[in-house]
Amino acid sequence: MSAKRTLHEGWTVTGDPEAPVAVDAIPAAVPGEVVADLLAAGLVGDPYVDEAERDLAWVGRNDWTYRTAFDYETGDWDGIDLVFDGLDTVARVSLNGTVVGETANMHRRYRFDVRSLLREGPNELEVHFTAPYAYAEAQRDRLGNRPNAYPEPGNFIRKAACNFGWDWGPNLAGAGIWRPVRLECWKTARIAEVVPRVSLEDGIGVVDLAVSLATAGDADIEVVCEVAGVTETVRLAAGVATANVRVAVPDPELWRPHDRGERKLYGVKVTAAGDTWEHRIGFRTVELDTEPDDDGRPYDLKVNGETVWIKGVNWIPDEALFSRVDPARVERRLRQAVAAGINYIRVWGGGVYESEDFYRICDELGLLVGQDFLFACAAYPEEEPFWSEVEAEARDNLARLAPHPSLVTWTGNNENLWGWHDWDWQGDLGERTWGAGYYHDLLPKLVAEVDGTRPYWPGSPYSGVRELHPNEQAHGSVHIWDVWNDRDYAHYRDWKPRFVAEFGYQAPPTWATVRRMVSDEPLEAASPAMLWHQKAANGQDKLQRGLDAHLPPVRDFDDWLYFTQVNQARAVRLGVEYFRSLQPYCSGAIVWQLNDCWPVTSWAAIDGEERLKPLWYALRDVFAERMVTFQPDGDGLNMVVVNDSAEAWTGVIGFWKCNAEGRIIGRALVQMEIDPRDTAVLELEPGAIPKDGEFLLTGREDFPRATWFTKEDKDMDWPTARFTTEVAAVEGGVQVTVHAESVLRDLCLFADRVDPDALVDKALVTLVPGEQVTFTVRSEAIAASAELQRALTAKPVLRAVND
Ligand code: BMA
Repeated sequence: MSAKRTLHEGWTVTGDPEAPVAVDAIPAAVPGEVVADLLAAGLVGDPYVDEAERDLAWVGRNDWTYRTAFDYETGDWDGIDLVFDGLDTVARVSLNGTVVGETANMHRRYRFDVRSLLREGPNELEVHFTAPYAYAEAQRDRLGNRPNAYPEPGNFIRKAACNFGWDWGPNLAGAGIWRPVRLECWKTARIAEVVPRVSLEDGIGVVDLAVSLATAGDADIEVVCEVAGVTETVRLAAGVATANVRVAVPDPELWRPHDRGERKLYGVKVTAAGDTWEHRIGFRTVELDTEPDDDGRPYDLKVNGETVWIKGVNWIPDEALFSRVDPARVERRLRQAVAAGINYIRVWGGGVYESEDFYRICDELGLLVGQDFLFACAAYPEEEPFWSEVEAEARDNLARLAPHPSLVTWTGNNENLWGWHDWDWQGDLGERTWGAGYYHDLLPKLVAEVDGTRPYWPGSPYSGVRELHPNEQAHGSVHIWDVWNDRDYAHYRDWKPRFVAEFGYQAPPTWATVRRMVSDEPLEAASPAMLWHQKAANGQDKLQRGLDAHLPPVRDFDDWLYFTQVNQARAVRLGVEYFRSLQPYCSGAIVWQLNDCWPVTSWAAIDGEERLKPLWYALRDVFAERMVTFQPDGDGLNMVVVNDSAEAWTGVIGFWKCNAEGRIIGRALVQMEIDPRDTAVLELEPGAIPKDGEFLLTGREDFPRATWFTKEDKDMDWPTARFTTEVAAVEGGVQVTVHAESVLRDLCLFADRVDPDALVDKALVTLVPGEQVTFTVRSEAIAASAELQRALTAKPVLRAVND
């Protein structure tokens, strides 16, 4: 028998007496964190707005004490545990004045036996947090400094590295009870852990359940395991606490990623002495094929025996204040990913082991997930207490996440192998440890031991053997950052990668989000708060470099916003189109990054207020099942047609050659027959290749339009945009039809400028004269107002690059 009771009520938080802001027993949210509590109490400004973050540096340098009281009614229990799903980070937990435990790892769950300390009636629970800076700096002083790409001591504490700020995130390192806390009472036995290892053997679904119990008394205990109506029972003699139970499910339906068909989830139920553990699992196989070939070493992910071309995005915590992320928010974000054709999410190592909700939703939506272990862009000490902490957190999260079919790979770290090779670490490190023992020894052992079903890769990027440079493009995974940092985005084509685990390009967030994040007057690209919300090294200069290379001169902030967003979308579009054109040599591209954790200029496709940047629409185009792209080949030009669907693609692709006026000066039709999941490369006849100032574009029938320009927009003789518009009411919004009378380049309708809640269905549409496009705008406010509707058809809402 068991009973659970959450302890989320009645908390207060108190600060240090000497802290710059007096904080005495203000109400505290649990789960939550101190910055959110200070904000709710009106003691600090909103850290997401203007430069308020700057005034919060003291929070992470102070201790915080959380307290609550709760009533307890004595019961006939053999065990009573106080359970924390997450404590951030260095905590001393006391019940009724007695210390029950001390913690120093945000990434673990903790359980304390409190049976002898609980009192009938009121009980006092206290969690005292030591300042994360004080702890981390003390560890650093004790163990010797280690290189870190960021100036904070995040590598000396088991706390999300990005809490200390990142090149897209604020430094809000604080403290708090960030995941649920509860009392768990049990009699006779408690199911301590169940790790299901799911496999398929000749069409039979095999679930090997590693069950561990906590027990009291000397009775035998029956453990009953049930999957899909199949039940297996074992009897454990007194004192035996573990069992391995195999349940075989004949002919189960498979779990498939959303672009490979349907999926079914099956319930698993384990019961023992009245305690129950329930979860859902899915039957699928996963392999990572990295067998060396003539070219090097692939990185092919096979799900249910088929290689899946990875249309991926990198994921960061969806809020800088982590506990603000509720399941509905996660679901919205992941649905936005699916709607863009994304089939894979990489949970990046500077954040967290994602939540149950995150993985449950990925299971349901059919998203594949790769989870990094939590090490990013720094050298990490391997001395105690860190070695034991890392082992404990890995065991805990490997077991916790094991049931989820969406989770397909574990990766040792983000960029630390690369850092050791290339970022001048070796001289600074001398003989000091830096994490190699985790990535090459401890973690692979634990993945094999605890999980036993999923592939492990020591790092992102990694080339398969330690002797090779970890970012060796013919081997394994690579991160491509020279483009954003130093070179134009056409240089993506200088690479010939097997698998791209990161590449990306920045842009500011949407207008409505800019307006929420800064109150600068005048508002300029380099006004103070805009710059505060640009965290990347020389970020503004890199944006400007991209503008200078491609687009007409920027006249005002509206131009800057639109053009930088267009450039971001074009850069990533070019990268993905090129990487897909290398299929099957290249087997995936994971864009940096899907989401943001606050309003900021960043590489994200969806901004911190959940709005879609133009990049999101470009991703939907380039991740489509059927894609056509023009790719240069020496002096020639190829049309590459990628068919990532289960059916052959038979049909005719028409493309036109146009002059700068958009007049069609040549037409071609290509008969195509492309096998399922295959690619065709068609070399264009010299006569079909556009000359200086001309361009190519495909018809737009049943796949996203492909284009090829011979000059940059800034050098093209574009006519000034001419068009007419019509607005029609539809259920819940309006439709805006734009009739092109001239070329219109990358036409966008920024409906969020008219109604921050508006959602538009397309962006970045290129038209030639005589063509038209209809944008559907979902917005009650716009539907109800003729004035707002008028605003939709003019600058700065409706934009073309040549307007
Ligand atoms: C890579 C990532 C992140 C970073 C991004 C952009 O290094 O792993 O650490 O935010 O590039 O610079």
